[in-house]
Amino acid sequence: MSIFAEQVLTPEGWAANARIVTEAGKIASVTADVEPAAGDERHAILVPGMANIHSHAFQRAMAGLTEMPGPGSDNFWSWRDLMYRFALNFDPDQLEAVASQLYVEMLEAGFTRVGEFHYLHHDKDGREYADIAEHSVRIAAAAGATGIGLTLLPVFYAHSQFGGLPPGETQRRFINDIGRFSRLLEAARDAVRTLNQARVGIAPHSLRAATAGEIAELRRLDFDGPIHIHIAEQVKEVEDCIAFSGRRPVEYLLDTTDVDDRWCFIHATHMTDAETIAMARRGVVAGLCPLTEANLGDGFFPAPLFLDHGGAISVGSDSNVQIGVGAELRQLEYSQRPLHRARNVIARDGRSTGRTLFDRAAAGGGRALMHETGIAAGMSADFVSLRPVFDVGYRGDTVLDSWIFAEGMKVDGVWVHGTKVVSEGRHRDRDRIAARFSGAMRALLAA
Ligand code: NGQ
Ligand code: ZN
Repeated sequence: MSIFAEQVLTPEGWAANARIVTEAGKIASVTADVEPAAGDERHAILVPGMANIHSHAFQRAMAGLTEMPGPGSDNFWSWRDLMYRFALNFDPDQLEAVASQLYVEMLEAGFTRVGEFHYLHHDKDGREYADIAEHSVRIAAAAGATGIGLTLLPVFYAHSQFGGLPPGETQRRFINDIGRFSRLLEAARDAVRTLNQARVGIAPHSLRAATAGEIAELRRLDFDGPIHIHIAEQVKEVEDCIAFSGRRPVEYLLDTTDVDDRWCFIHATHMTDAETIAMARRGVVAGLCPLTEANLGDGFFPAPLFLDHGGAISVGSDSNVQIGVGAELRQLEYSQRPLHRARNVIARDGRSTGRTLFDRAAAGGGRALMHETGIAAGMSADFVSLRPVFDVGYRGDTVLDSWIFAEGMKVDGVWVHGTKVVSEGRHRDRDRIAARFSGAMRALLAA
């Protein structure tokens, strides 16, 4: 396949009038300053596919359903109670239907790979399914049907609180000990085997759900994928960690575990300067979920200090309350502006804010999911064409600024491993998947 685009964002910067030739899912060549050839598919703008590093697919089904104030105080923990109750309703078909719709929306937004932080493992009564990885199979099926790249992160979840306290009744679908988890992990690896370029990592859910001893045991399970963990999202979590260990969560994990650049810390919201610098120096990717963090009232990531120490950032849609590449990146910058009472807080290296956000999140996200993207020979053919809303001739970084801050660009085509799955903004199987989703939603809402 060959594509000609007037502007292409390559690792070396913007290339003009470039031809991209792909072969067997990879980019064979990128040649700039050429004429289009006969048979080239023509586009205005081509950028690399974005990684969505953190998703709980099932939570897409409750997007917009938790915005009604309850009788008590509404906060992260009361939202979590609602989410737990919702999680108890799903059957495997419904999970697959919701995940498929979600992945269509991600692709249509310009995300070409998802890190599915998957913890809804067991049947409604907490017993394992006949296939212990039934739900992983369903996630893999959703990825396969939609064509999104999958980094599956089976979650280890064993406790309700620091100190290895027993899990609560409403957490029963998530729970494994190390033995059962290692069987699940093996089966999850089988579940993705037929998918193109899938990866399997591992995810101790949080320092509440997994003890330092268990995290060490998980590291001994044979695997070479990424390691993701929720950390320091809420002030109460920091307080509970200090009460338990005398240390703050990021400090505690960096002290007790040999954390390296295979790790991605999800949220990492509440850190001291010393923790922020230590996390950056250890090469840990920050897995930021800006829209969800705003929706849940988490707090503000210390972005300037982290970036100034060479920290790598990435974005994820987490609770999946809204799906958007531009929307996540914009919210990341907007979380910083009121905090620092400044503009263009994240911009670095003399580049625009949009360019900095996009480049850093694509690179950090690629690392966090162990699948790098970039429009260059040898890379997986994962890219997105953008269509300007108005024909005013925006060039270079203004394209990204316009997309992210002004919705001046629409996602037009999306290719994953060389297959075009979105054309003119529509996923190739949108209607069928949407119909199945609607049916599953009606059943879930009636439950
Ligand atoms: C989750 N979500 O696993 O879905 C969590 C809530 C928890 C976020 N942290 C559960 N945003 O952290 O205990
Ligand atoms: Zn999460």
